[in-house]
Amino acid sequence: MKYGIAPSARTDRTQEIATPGQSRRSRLSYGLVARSAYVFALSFALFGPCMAAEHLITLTAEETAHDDGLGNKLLAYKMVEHKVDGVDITSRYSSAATIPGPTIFLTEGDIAHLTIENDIPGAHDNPPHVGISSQVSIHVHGVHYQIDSDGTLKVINRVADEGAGVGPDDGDVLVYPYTWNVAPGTAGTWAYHDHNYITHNGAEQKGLFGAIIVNPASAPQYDKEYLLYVTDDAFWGMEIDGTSKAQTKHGVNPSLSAARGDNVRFHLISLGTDIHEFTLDGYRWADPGTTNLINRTAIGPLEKHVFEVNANHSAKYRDKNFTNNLMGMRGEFNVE
Ligand SMILES: [Cu+2]
Repeated sequence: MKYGIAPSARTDRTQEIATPGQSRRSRLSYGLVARSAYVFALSFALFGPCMAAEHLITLTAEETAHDDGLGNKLLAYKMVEHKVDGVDITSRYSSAATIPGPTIFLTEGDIAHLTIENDIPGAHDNPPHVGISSQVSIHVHGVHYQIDSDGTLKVINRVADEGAGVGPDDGDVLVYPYTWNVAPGTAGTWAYHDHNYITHNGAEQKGLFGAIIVNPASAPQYDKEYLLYVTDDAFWGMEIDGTSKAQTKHGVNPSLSAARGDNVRFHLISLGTDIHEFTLDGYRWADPGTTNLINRTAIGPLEKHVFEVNANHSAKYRDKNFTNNLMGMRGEFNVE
C-alpha cells in the first residue's frame, strides 16, 4: 500500500502569526500578556490538555512458530519494548511475534521513534541474490515523517533502502530507525506493513502488517477495542482491553468478547484486493462522519471503517459476500 510520500512535518507550531488589524501602539500595550495568552491558547488547541508524549519502540520481524499448513513459514512483527515518556508499557503486548502485528496507540502531537531488527532465521546467513532484498521495514500510513523513515526500497522512493537488512547487498544496516511525527490532524486508524522483504511490495501477505490508532488528545475511553483486518480470505484480528490495555486473541477469525453494556469500538482495515460486505448480526451503528445508522458496510482495498456499538447481545461478525462467506469469513462476538 504505497500512496506516495507523506509530507514532512512542520515542527515550528508556535510561529507568530501577523495581526494586521492592530496598530503598533495597541500591540505594545498588550505586551507580554497577550503574547503568552496567545501561545498558551494555541498550544492548548493543538495539543489539548495532555502533553505530547515521546514513544521509544523496538520491534523485530521474525518467523512464526508454525507454518501455514503447506510448509510455508509466516512472518510476524514482535514488540520488544515500548516506552512512553520513559514508562515501560511492553507488558501490554504479546511476548511472541503475532499476526496481526502489535497495535500501537498514539495521540495527536506525539513523536514516535522506532527501530526494527531483522530476526528472520537464515536471513543473516544467506545474503540475498543481487536485486532481491532481505530487508524488513515498517512503512506506515497516516502520520508524518521525513523521507528516510518511509520504510521502502530505493526503487520506490529514489532515496535509499529503509529497512533492516542482512548483508552487503542490503546495505549492512542490521537495525533501522524510523521517526513518526504524529501531527495534529492525523487522528485515525492506519495500517503499517513491511515494504522491503523479497520484493518492493514487501511481505504483508506473509503476516508483516499491523496498525496504529491515533487518538485525538481528548479521546473517549472504550471498554474494548477490536481490530479486524479484512484480507481476501479471512479476518485477522486482535482484541484490546480498555482497562488493562492488554492485546490478545490475535489470529484468524478470532472470537471477540465483551461484557453486557460495554462500549466497544471496531476498527475494520481492508488489506488485499477483494471487496467485502461486513455485518455484525443485529447491531446498528453510525456510519462514520454521519448520524445515519447502518447494519452493514461495503469495504474495499485500503479502506477503513471505524465504528462503535454498545454490547448487548452475542452475534456473529461476517462477510456477507457469497464467496467470502463460503471461505468462512466470520467469527464470534460473545457478550456475557
Ligand atoms: Cu501501504
